[in-house]
Amino acid sequence: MNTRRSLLAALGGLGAINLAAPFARAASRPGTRDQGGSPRIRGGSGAVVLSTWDFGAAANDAAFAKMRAGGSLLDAVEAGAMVPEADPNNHSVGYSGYPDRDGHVTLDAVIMDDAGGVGAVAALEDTVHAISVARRVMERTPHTLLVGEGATRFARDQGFPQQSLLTPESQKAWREWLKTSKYQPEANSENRSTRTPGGALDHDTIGLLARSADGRMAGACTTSGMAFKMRGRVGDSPQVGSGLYVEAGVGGATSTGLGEEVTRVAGSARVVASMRAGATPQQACEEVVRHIATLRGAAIRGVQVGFLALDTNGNVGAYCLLPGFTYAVTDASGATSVLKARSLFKA
Ligand code: SD4
Repeated sequence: MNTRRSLLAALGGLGAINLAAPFARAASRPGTRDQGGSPRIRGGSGAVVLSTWDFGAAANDAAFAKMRAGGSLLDAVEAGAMVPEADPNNHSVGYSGYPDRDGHVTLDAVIMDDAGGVGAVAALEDTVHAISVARRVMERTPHTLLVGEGATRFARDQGFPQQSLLTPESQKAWREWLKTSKYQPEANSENRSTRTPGGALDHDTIGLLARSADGRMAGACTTSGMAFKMRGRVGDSPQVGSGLYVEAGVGGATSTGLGEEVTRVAGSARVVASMRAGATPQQACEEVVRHIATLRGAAIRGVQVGFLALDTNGNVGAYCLLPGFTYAVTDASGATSVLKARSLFKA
C-alpha cells in the first residue's frame, strides 16, 4: 500500500475560488498545489493510474502494484476495479451494491485497451467481479457486450462463482427506500462515509485509466449503477464511448455521475475526440461538461456528472458539473494523491 497521499482542493470553474484544503487522512504534498488551471500531477515518462472518487486510491494502489509486478495494463485496471467490487462497505460497486427497485443488485462494467479490445457486461447478477467477466467477454467471445441473463449465464460458464450481492445493509436501505419509492438522484453520494439508509438515490462508479511508461493506455469502469433504478436500466458505465473510451496515441476518458446525461452525448468518446483535436485533457473534460450544461439547461440542475481524462503523455484532466467530485492519481513514483476536481457550478 502506498503511504503518501494527499488531497488538494482545486475548486475553480465559473467564478469559483481556488483553495487548498487537506483531507482528513491526507498529508500535504509539496509541488502539487493548484495553480488555477489543470491538475499538476503528471506522469512524465512513467506509468500513471487515474481513477474516480476517493475510494479510487486503494484501487490505484492495486493497479500500480500489478504494473510493477510486470502485469499488463489490462491486468492493472482489472486489479484496480476489483478492489471496490469486493468491498462490502462500498454500496456503489460490486458486492453490497444497492439493488434496483425490485431488490436485485445488477452490475455494469467495461474494460478497454488501445488496440481495439473491448469487453463489457450490463445488468449482470450474482457475480462479484463484473470487470473480470467483461474481460472474458473481450478475450473469449467474438462480442463486445453481454447483458442480463446471458451475461450471468456466461459468468457461470466461465467459472465465476455464483454469489448473492445483496447484503443485509443494502437490503435495509432498499426497504427504507420502498417506503417512499421516490427517485431523486443525489450528487456525490460516493463521498459520504455515512449514508442515510433509504435516503435519496445514489449513483456511483469507479472508472480507471492507466498509462504505461511507453505511452500505451487501458481503462476499466465498473458500477452497480443508480441505486433503486428501474429493472433493466443500464447506465453509461458499460457503454463504450460513454463510461469509458481509450484511443492509441491520444489517451482515455471515463465518467461518473448520472449516466443518462453522459450517454446522451457519448461523453467519454467526446472527451477523447477533443483531445485528438488538440485539447489538453483538462480542456477536453471542460468542453464536454459545458456542452452537457448547455444542452440540458435546467434539466441538469442538482445533477452531478464528472469526467477524468489522461493523455498518452501522462497529463491529467478532471472536471464536473457540481463541486465534490474527487479522484485519485498515482504518479510514476507510485505516490497516490486524492484531488478535488474543479466544477462548472458552485452548487
Ligand atoms: C450510472 N454513471 O450508472 C453510473 C453511476 C455513477 O457516480 O457513476 N455514479 O449512471
